[in-house]
Amino acid sequence: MTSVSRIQRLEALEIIDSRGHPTLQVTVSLSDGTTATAAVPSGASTGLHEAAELRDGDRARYGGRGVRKAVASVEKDIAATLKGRDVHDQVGIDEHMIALDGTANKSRLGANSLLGTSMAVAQAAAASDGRSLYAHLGGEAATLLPMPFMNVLNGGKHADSSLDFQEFMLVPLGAPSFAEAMRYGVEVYAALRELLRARSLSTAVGDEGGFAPRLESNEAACAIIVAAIERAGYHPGRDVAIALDPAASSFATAAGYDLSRSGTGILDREALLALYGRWIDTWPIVSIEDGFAEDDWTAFQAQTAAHGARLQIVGDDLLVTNPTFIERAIVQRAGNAALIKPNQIGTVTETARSIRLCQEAGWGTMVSHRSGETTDTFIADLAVGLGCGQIKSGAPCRGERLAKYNRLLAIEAELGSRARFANPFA
Ligand code: 2PG
Ligand code: MG
Repeated sequence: MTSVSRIQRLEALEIIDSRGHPTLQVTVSLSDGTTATAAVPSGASTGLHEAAELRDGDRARYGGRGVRKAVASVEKDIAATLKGRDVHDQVGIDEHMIALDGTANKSRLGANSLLGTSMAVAQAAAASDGRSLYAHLGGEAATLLPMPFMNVLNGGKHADSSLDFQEFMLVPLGAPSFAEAMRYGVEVYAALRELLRARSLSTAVGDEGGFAPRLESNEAACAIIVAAIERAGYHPGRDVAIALDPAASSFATAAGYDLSRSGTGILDREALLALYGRWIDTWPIVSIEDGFAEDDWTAFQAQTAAHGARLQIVGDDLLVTNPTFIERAIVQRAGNAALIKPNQIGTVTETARSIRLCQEAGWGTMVSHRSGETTDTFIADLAVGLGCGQIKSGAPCRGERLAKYNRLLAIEAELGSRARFANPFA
């Protein structure tokens, strides 16, 4: 069914992301007339070991954030070597780009240039065969819709709220389908808005569409979410649970974990672990991502030993979707799940490798958006295509966040009776 379609042209464009920063869009044209486009997201709480975005550094344009150099990487360097290649050879194309870049972190051509091309190539191969992207990526087996993790309260680097922790997410784990999971989440989000209004707190939203109120403590965030779950008519823990992404690298200091924004003070590793322990005893929390800083492997190991049997412990900045770090974490028992962000590693092939590694080890995989996004929906198809089982794409608010969830609604409808949906914590 797959005929040879060759790459004829690569075009790149500097576009603007959801935070008003430039980012890269890549269009691939094939010899059979197919064209496909992909756009690259960008993080704020980026991990130290992520693949490097190429930005212009010219302060006269966009404060140095322009991506004209990345445009040139795609249209000159990458295009010159990919022209004439079979678009279905994703692995060969990605490995070729990695070799062409030649650096350990993709800093020469830019991870944004490589990823935009890699995603557009996958989209073009799918389109050329007249298939949906998820089916192209995963074939007949691609039928599992992911549990959505909806970030309804934003803190840390994503908002000016009083919260040290970056993300407080709803997990509608009692829902029977992806569509119902969205409905649960949307209804709780609406109830949360009402509760905030009733307490005269702000309902303005942060980078990922979650509210960004001035609550009196981090813990008050859990309390108001539980109240919202109940107000919407759901049972906390059974129908809808909570997941956290403290993004602890962003409040780690030489003196310890600095939770002064919320008034908690500075905690050492043991005290922070004890705090998480109290929280998971008190609140229906099923997953904590980056509870400790990206270089604090000891803390992730201690957390896994202490809470790993009843808590999903996700590495984001710790693992940066990098197979090398994921292998180390599996061996060292530092966590039991990985966040999967294609732009942390820079190609579709390496992203898939990271996912497979996790799956073989029995680890969870949560596909993730970035705080700076576009309406690109690649990650929705990726989650279904590779059977990841979990996705986070922000609150059910803001077009770039909903684009992914809406794509998943369409995939579920397209799969019809073949669609599967499951509570990853059952
Ligand atoms: C995270 C992400 C996405 P950013 O920390 O998980 O929510 O944030 O894209 O800013 O790194
Ligand atoms: Mg994170």
